[in-house]
Amino acid sequence: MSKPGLLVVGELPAWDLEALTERFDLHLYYAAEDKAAMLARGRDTIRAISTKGEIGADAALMDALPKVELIACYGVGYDAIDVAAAKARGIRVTNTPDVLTEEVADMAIGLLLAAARRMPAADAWVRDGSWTAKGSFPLTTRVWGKRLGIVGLGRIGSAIARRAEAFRMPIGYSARQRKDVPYDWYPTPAALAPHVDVLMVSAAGGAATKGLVDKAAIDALKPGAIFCNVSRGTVVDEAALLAALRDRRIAAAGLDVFLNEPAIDPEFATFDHVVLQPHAASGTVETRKDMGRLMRENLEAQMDGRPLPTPVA
Ligand code: 8YV
Repeated sequence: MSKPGLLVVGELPAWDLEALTERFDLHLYYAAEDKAAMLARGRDTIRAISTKGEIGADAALMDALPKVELIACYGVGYDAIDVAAAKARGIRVTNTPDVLTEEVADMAIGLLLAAARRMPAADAWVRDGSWTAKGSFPLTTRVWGKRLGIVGLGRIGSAIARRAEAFRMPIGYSARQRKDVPYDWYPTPAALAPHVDVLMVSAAGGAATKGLVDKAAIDALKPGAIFCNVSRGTVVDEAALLAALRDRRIAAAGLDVFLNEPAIDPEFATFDHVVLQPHAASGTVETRKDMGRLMRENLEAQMDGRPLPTPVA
């Protein structure tokens, strides 16, 4: 019997492609020069789509592949997948929760430390001879003990909070509803912002959180605040963030996510008080292997008619 077709929308590591080949006939959409021709060829045989949170899948893609039963997202955030369109067509959607939680929380704390302690600039100071030519690196600012505000206390936000407790940081969070946690609750980022030294954004992306960290929240930050984002660029009013960075109301920032990745606003790269990452928070070999495995388990379960391990729709 021939293998079911799988449209691979976003590039995957070789180990995932190898493992997927055992069960599926792969159509590497990201590498196809003539994408329309690939869709036309696979119209009757492609039964599933593998995509990434930030790339997603829209209704037009679903309509081009009427035999698709499942869209499997390689990532926890599935904000770019048109879930309503999938549901309307009877297409299931899965993501990869839990397996990347601790990894993203590590990156959040790493970005905070790197930004506050100016680690990239200090690294350059050693490499370029400034240490011998100019002497000690300018003093930086402390992380431990500072008040941390977390926007979005979900799986990842909670893992960040656990780490922050070890740094003896008093914690506040913004969420629509108060949660059963020993942290201070605020209904909105704008209400939270004036009470914290560090604002950490870890809310899920999507229409419901678009611009959640708005100009009011950014303008309400104390002068000298530190800002980090490990969720989605869409959650933040990026123009307001850039303005606050430009006039140094935000003293330091650690950013893993942006609007229009990877062609981000070039102004970010002009700031020496900002640490930038290329949307890499889940990007370790260990976690990406776990994400790939969970995505495959969902794909195989659908083909076998078994319950999906991690459905979102
Ligand atoms: C990406 C992420 O999916 O899980 C998410 O929501 O944003 C990341 O893990 C990852 O970069 C794969 O593209």
